[in-house]
Amino acid sequence: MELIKGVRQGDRRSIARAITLIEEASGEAESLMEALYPHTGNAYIVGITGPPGAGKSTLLNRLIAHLRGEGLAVGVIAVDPTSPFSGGALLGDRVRMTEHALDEGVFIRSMGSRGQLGGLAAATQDAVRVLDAAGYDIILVETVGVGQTELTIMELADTVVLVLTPGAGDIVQVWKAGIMEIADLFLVNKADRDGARKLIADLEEMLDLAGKPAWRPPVIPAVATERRGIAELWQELQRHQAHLQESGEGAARRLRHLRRELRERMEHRIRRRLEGLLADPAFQRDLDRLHRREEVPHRLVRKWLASLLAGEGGESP
Ligand SMILES: Nc1nc2c(ncn2[C@@H]2O[C@H](COP(=O)(O)OP(=O)(O)O)[C@@H](O)[C@H]2O)c(=O)[nH]1
Ligand SMILES: [Mg+2]
Repeated sequence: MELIKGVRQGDRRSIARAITLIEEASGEAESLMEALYPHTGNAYIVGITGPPGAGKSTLLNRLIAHLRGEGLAVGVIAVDPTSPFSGGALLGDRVRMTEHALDEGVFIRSMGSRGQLGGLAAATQDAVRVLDAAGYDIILVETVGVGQTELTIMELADTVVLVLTPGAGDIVQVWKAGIMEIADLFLVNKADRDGARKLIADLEEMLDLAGKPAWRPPVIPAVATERRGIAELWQELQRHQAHLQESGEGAARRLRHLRRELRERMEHRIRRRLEGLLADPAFQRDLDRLHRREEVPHRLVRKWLASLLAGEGGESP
């Protein structure tokens, strides 16, 4: 396929087209991913999450500039599960990101919730793989918010950065959302504001309670608008990358993620089949027979389960 060649050569139009196919969950996307998968696994994938307005996009923009200075090719996927739009970023983000628009070493794409039959997390995963296969050294995945969807999406990252700001509610809320546990780095942005010192102290205190883990997440103060803390962020990211490598946690984590991905993709397909089955007239007839006591529940379960699984393994959807 011409498209595969284009992606592998880093052709931007091919990359954009590939991601659109993924978003449309077209049959073409599946064969595309089959061809690309063997060429993935080389990029360092960093997830960046945090509440809206924390400064993630500003930070991302600065980080991109910093990484370009290091000679790295950077891919960015900005995911907003609450937005139906994709392709172009939300206006504010787009304006901020335009300074990189002409740079061949940067590819930025945003994804919304629309049309992802296989789920947004799966689509994001595939989009990241496209960038990986295209040769980007580092792929940054930004998600808005700290809900369950964001959490799931973050599970594709080697390293997760949680961006917090003073005055955005206390950390207990974020703790409750379950995102604290998956954060490898805490970035306290807007450190130019009151309360930054307190937030950092709160975070350190919370980390003290965790005892002596193999990796203690660093807490990095930053002022993204003034480029402060960006070099430190990259330094800590590299340190975490080295830790993942040396401890074996990197490989273990990727394996865990693949396991979860397969489980989710399978669950998704089975659920879809099941819904189709429930609408099947033959199933309705069986239901009537069951109602008339001409059938028994567990025999029907066996029968339809067999039919459900026999129909799997074929083409999707
Ligand atoms: N005072 C201050 N404002 C910032 C800082 N970083 C970002 N902002 C501002 O915070 C607002 C939200 O930033 P944005 O990057 O869009 O946040 P996102 O929703 O997390 O992507 C913008 O008006 C930024 O200019 C910072 O370090 N200090
Ligand atoms: Mg943003």
